[in-house]
Amino acid sequence: MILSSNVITSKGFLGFFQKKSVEVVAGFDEPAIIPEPAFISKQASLSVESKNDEEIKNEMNEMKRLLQEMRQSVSFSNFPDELKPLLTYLENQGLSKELILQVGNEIFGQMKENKKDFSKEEQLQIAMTVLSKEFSELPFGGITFSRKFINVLGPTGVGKTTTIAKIAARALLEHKKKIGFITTDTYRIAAIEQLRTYANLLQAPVEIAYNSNDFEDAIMKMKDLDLIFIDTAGRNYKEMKFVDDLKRLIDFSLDMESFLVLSVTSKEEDMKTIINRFTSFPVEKFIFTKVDETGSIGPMFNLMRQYKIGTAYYTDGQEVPEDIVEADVDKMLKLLLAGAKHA
Ligand SMILES: Nc1nc2c(ncn2[C@@H]2O[C@H](COP(=O)(O)OP(=O)(O)O)[C@@H](O)[C@H]2O)c(=O)[nH]1
Ligand SMILES: [Mg+2]
Repeated sequence: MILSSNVITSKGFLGFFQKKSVEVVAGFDEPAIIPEPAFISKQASLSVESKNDEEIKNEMNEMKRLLQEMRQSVSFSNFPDELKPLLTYLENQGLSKELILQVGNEIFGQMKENKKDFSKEEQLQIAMTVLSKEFSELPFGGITFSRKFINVLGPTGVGKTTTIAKIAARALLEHKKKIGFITTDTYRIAAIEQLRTYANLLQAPVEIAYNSNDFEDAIMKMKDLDLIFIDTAGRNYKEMKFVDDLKRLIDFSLDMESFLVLSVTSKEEDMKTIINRFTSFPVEKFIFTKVDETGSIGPMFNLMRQYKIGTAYYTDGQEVPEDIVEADVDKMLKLLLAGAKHA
């Protein structure tokens, strides 16, 4: 809410170069469930001279950003002490403030309702319930075996080829499917060799597609197989050009499931940039890799929530085919909360 606004004239040299600004003081009030709301206020200056639409838009954005920052700087000081270890743990996991507050408010609300404190176990139980409800609408789980083509997309080095080998190996060994591979990653010889090595181990055919004609040919050659795994190039998908190249090469109208592979070791902001680049692709679910390499897996949940995309698998090591887990909400939340008991 706006608390006050004021026109301020800054001192100029001998009255010249004076600048008029409007000072707006705004505050952010906590939701009602938190007692004695933390009251935070910050100041923002809006310049009133020479405004065009662009400038006004920028200033509005700046205001929005400031308000968001105020919201972000809400500390846990309003929650009782016995709740703080869990909330701090979730913060260290990189879970978004919004989700943490949801958990905190629910536990605190129930504490007040029952007029008693909750043990760590009880808190975790409530956290689990709150969070699983949050993700209950999203799809989880691995390939459905109902579509012929399985396609992995994503940036360089996240583990696309390794992951596709893990999924393919399981389809062959556990589900006895006839499998094959097509790679469109022709930029590095090592990338082709890597896929070939896995394919040879699984005694499965590999086709290499340098262009869309090769891709069509490969599909024809493999028409009798049950499942065809398509490996794509790791490119710098922050550049739109590479995204467009991919669309030209692969026929996304095929009977296909596409997964966007992201490494949990990446910065959340960078993952968002990638996801935004792939919004025009039919991404079914995420695959999160390198869960074993990080102590903070909160971003997986933030991204699922923000983009309303579920998770097919997460991977937790370099071993093929062992280190992959078919995702469901319960497993993922247990992974998130695993260290909280000792927090
Ligand atoms: N620690 C760890 N390393 C992984 C995981 N998945 C893949 N890697 C490694 O990440 C590196 C790049 O993998 P690769 O499949 O070639 O990535 P691509 O460029 O996306 O195809 C390799 O060294 C993999 O062994 C994982 O779940 N955990
Ligand atoms: Mg690769």
